[in-house]
Amino acid sequence: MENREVARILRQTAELLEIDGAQIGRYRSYERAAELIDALPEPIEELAKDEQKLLALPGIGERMAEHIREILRTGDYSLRKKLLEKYPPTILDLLKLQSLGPKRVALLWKKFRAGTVEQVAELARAGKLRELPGFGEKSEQNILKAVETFQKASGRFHIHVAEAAAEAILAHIRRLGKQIAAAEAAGSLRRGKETIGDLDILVTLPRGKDNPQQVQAVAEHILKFEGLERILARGENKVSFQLTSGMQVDVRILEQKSFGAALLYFTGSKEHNVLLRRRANEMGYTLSEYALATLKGERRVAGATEAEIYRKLKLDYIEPELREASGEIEAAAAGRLPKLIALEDIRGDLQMHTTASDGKNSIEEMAEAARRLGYQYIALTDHSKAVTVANGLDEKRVLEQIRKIREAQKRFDDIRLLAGIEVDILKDGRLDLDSEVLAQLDVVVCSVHSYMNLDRAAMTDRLLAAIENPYTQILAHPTGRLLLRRDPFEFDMEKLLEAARRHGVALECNSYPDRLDLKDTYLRMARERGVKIVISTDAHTTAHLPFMKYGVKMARRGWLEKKDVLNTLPAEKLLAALRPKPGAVRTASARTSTAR
Ligand code: DGT
Ligand code: CA
Ligand code: CA
Ligand code: ZN
Repeated sequence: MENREVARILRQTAELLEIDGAQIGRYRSYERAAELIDALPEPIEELAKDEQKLLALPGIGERMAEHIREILRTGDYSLRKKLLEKYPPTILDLLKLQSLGPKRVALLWKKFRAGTVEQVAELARAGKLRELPGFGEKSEQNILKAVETFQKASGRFHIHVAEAAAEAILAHIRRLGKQIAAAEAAGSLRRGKETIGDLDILVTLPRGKDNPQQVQAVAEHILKFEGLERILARGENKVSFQLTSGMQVDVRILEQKSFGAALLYFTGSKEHNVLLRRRANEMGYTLSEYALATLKGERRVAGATEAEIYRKLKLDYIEPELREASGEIEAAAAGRLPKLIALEDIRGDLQMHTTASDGKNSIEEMAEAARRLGYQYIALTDHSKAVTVANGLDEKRVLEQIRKIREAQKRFDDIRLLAGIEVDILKDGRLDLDSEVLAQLDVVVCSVHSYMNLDRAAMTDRLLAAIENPYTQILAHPTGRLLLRRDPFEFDMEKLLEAARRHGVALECNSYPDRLDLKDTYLRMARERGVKIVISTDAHTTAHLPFMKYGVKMARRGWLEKKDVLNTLPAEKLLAALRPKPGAVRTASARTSTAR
């Protein structure tokens, strides 16, 4: 068990005891033990094996030592559990509200049985809190402000927002130059998860400079970051703070020789770490954020790089995106990890919008931006008429748009412009445009933008009908989710995958940070069932074209290789790999387009 986890349990016990009205000496002893363990340089688990060493820690007496051993033994603490039966666990959230200490939380519980942030906010809004001793109108306002901050901070963030924040912080830290050895983002951001809870940043100090004064000096500099709102915690080798956006940041400052072990630890996932540590133990090692060491004698065997730690554990290197405890360790042990797709493998982008519908840039501007990214082709896929809010194209305007794309092509000789459409799937599964018009397009992308809350059976039928339409080549953002805003539609994914495979319809991995749809686990299912994938951006301006990297991350999390993704192919091969148009011979469909 990790030090921080033991400390967390002790700290919560202290908080609950204080709410419960325990003597100050009693809860303080838990608080102090938590602080001590949090700042401990060695694993408490190791230390606790020796009774004398545990008792030698300042402020740890017989009884606290017994509590700590109980936590290590059982993974929880009986007193904490007992207190959490008496109070709802959400009462701990109340303590995170600034201006609300345990005494006041206890009072709120006693008077109003208020145990959630929402309940307290309601009482404050209703002006009920001012009747309590020590509360006034002013404190009601403060509480409401604190609730707002809490709700912001307890939220998660889209990946591009988190990435931008991390880059700004890293740039600030790297201004320390040679005072540090490295600064890297770890945590869920490094694993490429679709939303990010908080940022985890690892800083290492060069050999010879890894003393406590230097750690403090580096921490001082970090805390001068301009986006910082307030400091949340400060320990011996860590600082946590909140940004003005509400995002929380955890920074660890460690020795260079621990870089690999620490990066591995703070990248997670937690579940991956648990499996790795178990494997280490079985091989006679112990793995911590400081090093991989022998169980007996605690001799370091690795720690400076992740690669050497995996090597010592007889595993192939596992990319961060795969570290989710979903079979990657077994695959690494057997030498069967996929060779993951990389951003450089992508040769074109198959969904984007122009000023013809709701995009912000012209065909030419999109083409120019795409060729600067090194793409060999793009498909221009404006909306169809059903999406009136997006000024979708009817049949006549589609034909006009095709002409414009062919015209624009004449001005570009190093990028192929494919005439495409994002045609709407109507409520009954029919497509929003006549077949004769669909037949003239190079790429037909289909998607749902309306009636999103059909029941599961109806939505499944609707999507299957769209896939069965012979003109459908790509199903875009198949589940319709909007991250942090809208849940995916309900439908039978197994049936959809089976139909897509049978009809040769590719599923899209939409790179737009609000969507990232399909998600990782569905991408992996698709791959296993032989369904082809395309990764597209759904760009509505040239500035969105670089979102491709997020879609690629999602694909990597879905274990996809280059060969699983159609837009890694050169243009001719891509067109030949898409579902052939009705009546067209396969090779002919590859030649339908003009240009070169
Ligand atoms: P997030 O922030 O919710 O998007 O997800 P993560 O994965 O970044 O989680 P976070 O920030 O709580 O922790 C960062 C990494 O630190 C996590 O991926 C693994 C490691 N870690 C955190 N807490 C624990 C723990 O209690 N035990 C172990 N073994 N590792 C932990
Ligand atoms: Ca995190
Ligand atoms: Ca964290
Ligand atoms: Zn659009």
